[in-house]
Amino acid sequence: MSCNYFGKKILILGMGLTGISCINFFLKKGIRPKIIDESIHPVNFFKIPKNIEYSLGNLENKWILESDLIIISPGISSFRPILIKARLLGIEIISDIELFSREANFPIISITGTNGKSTVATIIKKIAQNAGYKACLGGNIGFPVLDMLDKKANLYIIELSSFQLENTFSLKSKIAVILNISEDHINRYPKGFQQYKKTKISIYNKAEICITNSNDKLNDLLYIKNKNWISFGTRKSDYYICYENKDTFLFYKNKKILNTNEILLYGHHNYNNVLVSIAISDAMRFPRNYTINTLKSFSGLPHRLQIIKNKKGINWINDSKSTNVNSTEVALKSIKTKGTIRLLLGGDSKSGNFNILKNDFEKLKIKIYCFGKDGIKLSKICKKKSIYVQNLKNAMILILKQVKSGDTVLLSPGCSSLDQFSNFEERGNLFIKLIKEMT
Ligand code: UMA
Ligand code: ADP
Repeated sequence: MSCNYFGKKILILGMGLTGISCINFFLKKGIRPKIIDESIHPVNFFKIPKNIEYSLGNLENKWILESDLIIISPGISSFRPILIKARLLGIEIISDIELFSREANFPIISITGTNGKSTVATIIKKIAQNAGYKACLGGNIGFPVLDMLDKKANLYIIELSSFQLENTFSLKSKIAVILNISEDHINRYPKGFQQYKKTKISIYNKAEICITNSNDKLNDLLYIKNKNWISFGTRKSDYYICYENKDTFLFYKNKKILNTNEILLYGHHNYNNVLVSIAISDAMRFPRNYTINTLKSFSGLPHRLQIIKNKKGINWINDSKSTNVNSTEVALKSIKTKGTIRLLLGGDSKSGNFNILKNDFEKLKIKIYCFGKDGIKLSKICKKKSIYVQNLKNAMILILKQVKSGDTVLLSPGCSSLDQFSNFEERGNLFIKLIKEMT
């Protein structure tokens, strides 16, 4: 259902990937929005067309309160006082996902969760394409959803962060999935974890088929009735994991589907990613053989537990995409080594509770190199095994002096990279470069 935006005073907040995609969306409709960015030198400034009015440096209150419709970028908090005031005055504030939802004419598979979104969304795109769909993937993965409207597609797969769900109301997914929920982005939610969780759950509001992880006790779901629910995770779910002798199998209702030794991804969390991918594919009625063949050939995305080098008995692993405590926790569980794990941990912890790792740190043969904005704080979780270093490079210099055959060096920082890097890719690429230069 396409909307009419003519005659409205439209304001876009944020000149990042999202903001630029919104400008292009409106310009194609013959509408000229205004745009604001709080940075004095936003990196995407050069992409703003000449005929667009802009304001830099702060949230220009006058423009906000004069608008009829505001499109907010996900990086900007919805809870800013000026935006709360605008809402009270009846000004509509929506996300780019909301704009997309009003325009999309093909089925949508929506995927959220604290971790595994990009991995699962990419797997589903590959399966769908192998099954003959013109599948297009966008959203939090780095390709704004509005840009998908220009692509030749007959199926949309969208990766959604909690920030993107915050101002989304009309999303009618064919399938909506929450992969898992653990603590993240606590610094963005005034009411804490429950508020983050509630935002994630809103993905199910108008969905046709809802896929849920039975390990996440989503009590609030009880309020959403008349839906087609599919579960994965625990033994009582529709899709589950079972251990037999030394093998791990994926099951659907007492039927064995796949032995995990046939897939290239490793780590128990990835078995869950594969399991939910099968659940999504079955719900889409993709032929099972396409699903299984795709899963057997998928070796994972870069920067997610990516083995960079195994030389002189030392294993170097890049998990730079680990930006919260749970992803570091699963990375530590995935590593089998008789030597020492040398963990590079640090960045901006986003107020996350890293004490969850204390037990693992105490039990494991591990040395923790803590760096970046919250490095000092992180080095206090398990003082006797930790050391604070200013940055990733200094950590690597130190590691090279200490590392021995049999050890695994793991960059799984558990934190946002934005304190010292432009993004997680830049952090991971520096790690790879240093490994290549130094070893
Ligand atoms: N800005 C402000 N005020 C703020 C914050 C930002 O003015 O308080 C301005 C910045 O100066 C900048 C612009 O807003 O010019 C950036 O906007 P943005 O932070 O919303 O980023 P985009 O470039 O639009 O990218 C966003 C997502 N970013 C965030 O949610 C922070 C991208 O996810 C997403 O790929 C992209 O839209 C396309 O949909 C990135 C991310 O880090 C990968 N996501 C978080 C995560 O995965 O943990 C949620
Ligand atoms: P997202 O898009 O949600 O950030 P990614 O697939 O990019 O997810 O993976 C991000 C981080 O989370 C990586 O460190 C990865 O190893 C880890 N991860 C992937 N899947 C899971 C999962 N199911 N549970 C916990 N951590 C996971």
